[in-house]
Amino acid sequence: MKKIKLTAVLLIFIFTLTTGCISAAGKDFTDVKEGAWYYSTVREMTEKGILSGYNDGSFKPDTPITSAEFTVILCRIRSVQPESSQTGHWAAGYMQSALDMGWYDYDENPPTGEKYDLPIQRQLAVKILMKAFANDLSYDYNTESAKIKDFSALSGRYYDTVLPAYKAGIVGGDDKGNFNPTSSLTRAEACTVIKKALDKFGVTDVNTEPVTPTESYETAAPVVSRSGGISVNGTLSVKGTQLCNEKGEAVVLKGMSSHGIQWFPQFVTKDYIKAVGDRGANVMRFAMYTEESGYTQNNSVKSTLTAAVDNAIQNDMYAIIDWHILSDGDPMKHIDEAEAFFKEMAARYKDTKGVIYEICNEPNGNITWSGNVKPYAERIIPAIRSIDPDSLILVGNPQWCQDLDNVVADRLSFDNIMYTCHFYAGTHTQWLRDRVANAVSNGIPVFVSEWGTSDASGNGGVFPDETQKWIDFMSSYNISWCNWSLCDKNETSAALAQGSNASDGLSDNELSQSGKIVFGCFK
Ligand code: IDC
Repeated sequence: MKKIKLTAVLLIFIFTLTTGCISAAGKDFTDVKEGAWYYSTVREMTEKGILSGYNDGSFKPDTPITSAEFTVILCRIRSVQPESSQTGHWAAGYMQSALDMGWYDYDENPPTGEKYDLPIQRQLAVKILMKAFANDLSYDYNTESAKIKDFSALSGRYYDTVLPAYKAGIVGGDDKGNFNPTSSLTRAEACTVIKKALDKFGVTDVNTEPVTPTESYETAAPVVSRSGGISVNGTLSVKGTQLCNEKGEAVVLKGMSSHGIQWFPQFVTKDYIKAVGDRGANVMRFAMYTEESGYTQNNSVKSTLTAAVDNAIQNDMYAIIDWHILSDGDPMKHIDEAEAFFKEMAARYKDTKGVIYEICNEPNGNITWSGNVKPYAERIIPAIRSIDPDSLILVGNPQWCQDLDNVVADRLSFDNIMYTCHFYAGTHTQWLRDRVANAVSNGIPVFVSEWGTSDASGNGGVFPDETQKWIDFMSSYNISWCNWSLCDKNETSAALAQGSNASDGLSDNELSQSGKIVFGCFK
């Protein structure tokens, strides 16, 4: 080990001598540019051998670091030996040691490993960091808690590590003073907090093997191939009003929307998504409610969402991440959470083909397109695009996505966006088709990201004749769509019959009356 190090140092020395190129001692990454706030820290941490970049020469500074990566880095810095009895996951031995030392509790990172490759939450990362480094965990509750604007979001079990970290100056907050305890930690941020801890606690002699990044979710790629799927159509873009595939050919997506994933996670499993794909669909939309026990009230629904998105991608189906505002009719109400959420999703999925961002389900209430929704979009779209530049983004509009006339009059100036129209066959009829036709003839690309065979309550009907008119209309305009919803709730818009089981596909008798109509239209 020592020998190898010495040889490496000698080689670098000789290289520096022969080329006169000082930067050979530091690591150059294709995506870590001078001027970036993390430039010198990332170089220092990688030079010290604490973590390394990707094989393609990138570092991916905005990608979340996983639980296993972060924990193993600290184990190695602290010369913690992996427990040899553990097998399976590459990090299992280290994770067991970290658990035994009390760096985290069983439920925070169960030894069964299901959380190892997920982005680590900031509050847990800081806990592990403090347990690994700090001897003195004293703090004054009032002084430190006052520094954290979103203190109420911090779980009480992290007070005794996060508050001392604030006291030590190891963590600050974002530009608004928020700690964002349950958000992920990017690789650049991980470098920064680790460097601060090393400096603060006077650790200079770091003798470690670098942690190589896991590619697990970044390479989330189709494992099956289906016609109309991601493997065939690739990255989508919008030409004129038409959705197109990577070759520039017109493409139409058809599939299902989930119901609220906080209530019906059992229908966004691999089996259900595969069964829908096997019936001819090529897209799934995942409705992550922001209220009604959804994301702003319970962040953990995010992991249901990312698991669902990964299931769709692996099934070669496009995945729509739907920020499902509904009872909160003004998208501005949760714009800060939306921005942080979409940045995290963009970082997670920027290298994955097939993820579509729907930034606000259905604006409604006493709001306007130009006064509320458009300014919201003008903040969220650039936030996503700064990380995932070629993404397709769907934008809602007032009156539950029927306000297309105002969109026509005052459109957004971004490429690769589509405007959503939502209809329920028992409520919205020819007048709304006329609006869509008018919008399209004015150059507005339309995506029907949600529609139902019922009335607008999700119940009543079904209305097969009016549904058929809409199906014909969308098909004549090449409009893509998702139907509400893939669940077995006792309401007519639900596509599944009670007692369905998707492990061997979905047969017609596992579908509701609505489901039979909709599944018959995928191909
Ligand atoms: C409905 C569900 C229903 C739920 C209700 C409130 O079908 O079970 O109780 O939301 O959460 C929409 C919304 C969509 C609605 C659907 C039917 O996007 O969330 O789902 N609908 O009312 N817009 C128009 C209709």
